[in-house]
Amino acid sequence: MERLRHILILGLAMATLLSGSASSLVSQGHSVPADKGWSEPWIQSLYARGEKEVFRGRDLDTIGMPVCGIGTGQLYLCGDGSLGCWEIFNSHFSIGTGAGAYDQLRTPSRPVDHGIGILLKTDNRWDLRTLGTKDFENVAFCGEYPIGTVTYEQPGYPLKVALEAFSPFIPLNAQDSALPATLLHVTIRNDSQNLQETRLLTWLENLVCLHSAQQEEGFRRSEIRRKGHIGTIAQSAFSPPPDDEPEPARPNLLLADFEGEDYGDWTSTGEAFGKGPAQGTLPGQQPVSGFLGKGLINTFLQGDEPQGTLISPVFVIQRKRIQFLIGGGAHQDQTCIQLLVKGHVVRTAHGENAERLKWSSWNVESLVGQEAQIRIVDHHSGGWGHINVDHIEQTDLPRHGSVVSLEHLLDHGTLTYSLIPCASEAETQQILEGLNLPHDVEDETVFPLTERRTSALLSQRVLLQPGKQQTFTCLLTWHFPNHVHGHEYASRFQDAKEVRDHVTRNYSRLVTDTRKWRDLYYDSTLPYWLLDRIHSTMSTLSTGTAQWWKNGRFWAFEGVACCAGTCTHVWNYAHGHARLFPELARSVREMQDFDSEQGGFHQNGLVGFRSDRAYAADGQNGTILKAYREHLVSRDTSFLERNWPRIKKALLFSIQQDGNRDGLIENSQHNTYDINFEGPNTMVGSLYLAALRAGEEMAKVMGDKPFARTCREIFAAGSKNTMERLWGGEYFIQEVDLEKYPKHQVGQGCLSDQLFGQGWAHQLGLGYLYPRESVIQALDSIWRYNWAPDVGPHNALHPPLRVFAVPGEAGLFTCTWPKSRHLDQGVMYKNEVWTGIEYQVAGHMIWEGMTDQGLSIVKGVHERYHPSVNNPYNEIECGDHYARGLASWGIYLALMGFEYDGPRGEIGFAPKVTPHAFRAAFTTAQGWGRFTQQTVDNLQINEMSLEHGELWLKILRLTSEIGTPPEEVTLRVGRFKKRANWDLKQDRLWIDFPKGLRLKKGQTLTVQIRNSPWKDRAISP
Ligand SMILES: [Ca+2]
Ligand SMILES: [Ca+2]
Ligand SMILES: [Ca+2]
Repeated sequence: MERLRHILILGLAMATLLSGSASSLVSQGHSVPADKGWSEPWIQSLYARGEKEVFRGRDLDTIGMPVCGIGTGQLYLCGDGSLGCWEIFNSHFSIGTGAGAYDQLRTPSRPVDHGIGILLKTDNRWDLRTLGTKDFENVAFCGEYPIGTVTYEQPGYPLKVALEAFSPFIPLNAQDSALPATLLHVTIRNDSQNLQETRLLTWLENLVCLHSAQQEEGFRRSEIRRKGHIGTIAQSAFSPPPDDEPEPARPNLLLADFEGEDYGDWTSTGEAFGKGPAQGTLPGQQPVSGFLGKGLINTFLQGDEPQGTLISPVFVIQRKRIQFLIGGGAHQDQTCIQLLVKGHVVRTAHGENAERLKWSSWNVESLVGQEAQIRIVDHHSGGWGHINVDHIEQTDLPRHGSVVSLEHLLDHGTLTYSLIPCASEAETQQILEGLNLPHDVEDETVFPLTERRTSALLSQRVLLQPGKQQTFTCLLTWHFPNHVHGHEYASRFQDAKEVRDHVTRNYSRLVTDTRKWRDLYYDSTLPYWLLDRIHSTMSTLSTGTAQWWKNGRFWAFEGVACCAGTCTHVWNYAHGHARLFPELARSVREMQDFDSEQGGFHQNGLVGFRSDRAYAADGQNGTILKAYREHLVSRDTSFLERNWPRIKKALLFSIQQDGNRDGLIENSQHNTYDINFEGPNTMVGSLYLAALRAGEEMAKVMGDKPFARTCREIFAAGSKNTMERLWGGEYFIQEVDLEKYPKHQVGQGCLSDQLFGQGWAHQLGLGYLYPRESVIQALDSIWRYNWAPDVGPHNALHPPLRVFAVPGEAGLFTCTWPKSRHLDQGVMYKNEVWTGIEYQVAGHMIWEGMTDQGLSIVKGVHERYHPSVNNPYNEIECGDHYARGLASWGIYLALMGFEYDGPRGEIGFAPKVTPHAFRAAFTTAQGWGRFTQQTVDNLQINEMSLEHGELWLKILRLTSEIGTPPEEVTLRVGRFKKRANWDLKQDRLWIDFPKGLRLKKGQTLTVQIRNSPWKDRAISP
């Protein structure tokens, strides 16, 4: 498929010629063109169903699609079909602030010896090909989250192979979508004219204690068990038996303390190490501490840019351990210290993105007597591209490590890997020997932790007739329970074998339901690219960003291992998890926001934004909206009843910030840009007004009429006062004294998030907060002033703090000042582009019918996350897999015009694109299914088919695309007509089931609407 970036740039070039005069109205220092250079092909590409994107060649390098369960760690299906990242051991790698992460082509790490090979019998010999780009010329990746498929072909090779990988993902079934398990299905097809004899071989090294193996003492055990046609490798590790008579510790042998003027007999290459050891912190560096004496290795020489190595003279290993102080970057193999024996790296360690040096050590008992060298490496120039090292010595008694038994380590646990159908041990042994492969195939292998050993499973032999195929199943399960808060999965399973048993017992259901959701979601009239983009961010739940604790609480960082505490203001943007797995979102409300023991709720109604005591104005108001959303996506009112007193208190806290109840919050407002707004503005203000409306609705449900009235009155005042004081003519501005508050303000600027609360209000059916025409005009200004088809020119004038879009790419700036001087000290992150804000704004535009603009913004994101640039499944902000991106689901709701109130049994649809032929999946509190709308001449047919669970229905709202009023509306479920009343309210067709309708899995409700003169009437069966 042609990359649309080119179409856009061509269109833009033409438009620039035509639109010279428009830009003269805006201030100097604003370089976003009002005319976006739309071309016909560009607009068409936004709506065309298109083809499913399939990636090949270099595009495969960046792809890493999460394929583990929600909150179970992070494991990627890479573009070539290998498994990468392997962060299932309760520790994750943080990229820090995100600076330098976006614009570097990153490839997922593959730290583990794992693979799948195809055996083909030719000339009475077995020929082995490994699934990957080395043995297959034509490799193609197709990701339909949650399922990834990789195909392999090789000219002249008679077999075609397809690998399908996923972890069960079933909306409304959080537990089965949070299994520490990955399923791999390998289908081998005989594409030749001859009979082919084939087998599958797969191998996996023992991963238990993957990270601590170099420091700790103990043993690993790999067992192979065969039960029926299932073969399983079971991996574990255990501490050595206690030493009866420990040998006395010998004195330490110092290898280097870096106290000299130069490096003495150590040899350096490159620039990073300079002429000699550093004396502490270097210019421009955060304080370095923890080293001994005055000198240390510190490669932040002229910053992170320089690279180099420093290598020690040869020495003989004479103690059980080598210990050292280490700090600096966490780049595996790039900012590290290594132990070399005969030129090979046998041990390695890197920093943890912290300047402070900490003790670490390697267990080298098995290497005593060997000649070795230490090598310190700086092969990284981006963020944290340096290493700090000091005081390297040999020792018998380390200052660190072996203080706890293995069984308590973060990466201790169990893991199983199964193959179905599996061959016997004897057969496996014989064939592996013939292939000269060293893998363990015995029923039990025990070896020291410091060794790496790999076990293999061989499939039964398969004879494939021409055109026939066979599927093999590989199943990976794990159980690493030592997370500080425990894992939800560990409350259900004792070890990896129990996870495996659960998966195998429920195999058909787990696979069928996952595929059913995938098929339903993708069987839509919406464009493939858009479906891909919207659903890709759901994978964030299955990364190091998200955790599901043993006590049932869903908890999250903002990005992987970055910014803790399910931050209220970042998660303000996230919708996908709450619509697909509402129980997870409800747990955040009940166990965090409204919990004063373990969460952030305080008696004055303050909801600490990271479960703490800190106030964030946007997060506080968003908490009310989330509470209302969680109520709407419930089956009944019990959630609201349980939490109402605290929801009300939290809203009263906001009303207290307002003070005079004029509907404007004027005081200091900390917010998601990590700054404080001083004075009224509509970013916080629209969230506040939406929260008041939500409060009014919840109060009505709870029968609290006085409070409902209070909310309504403050809301009405706020709406009016906003228009009087904050309407700038084209968009909403901030009232602020810039003399008094020169830093971090919006002032006359155009903030992309200025209508954040209005987008929320549409999602919750709360209506308009401000006059509709002003809302649309403000959105149009955001489009005109903040969305650049090429961020280059504006960023050339105003460089971003961190880069999330590069010149040539489209993006929506956080804030611009088209009508006044650019506030260089204004809103932090103003010149940056965040996908979560882009989705928030795009979703809102689509609600308002601005679909060309909304879809263009989303398409801009999609192009930035094309695999030729970045991993499509990893939207970066402050950290990988940043949670704000879960805002994408708001776009999906807007495209359907989806309205839902579970406890009331109300559901509504108003498709915003192709309303004459529309089809999409929808989810509710208890069921999910397909909605379709089709018109032919004067007939409109709507269908709701339930594919999972059930749906309680009292009111159904539709739009009539064949003109109103309709003459006749008929309803049926299957063959049976249903009785209902219908009415036309505000151009919407309301269908009321007086007794309610319970739609069950497999049932379809069909609505036929015929056009003619309108009369209010009951439908006769
Ligand atoms: Ca020193
Ligand atoms: Ca460097
Ligand atoms: Ca006020």
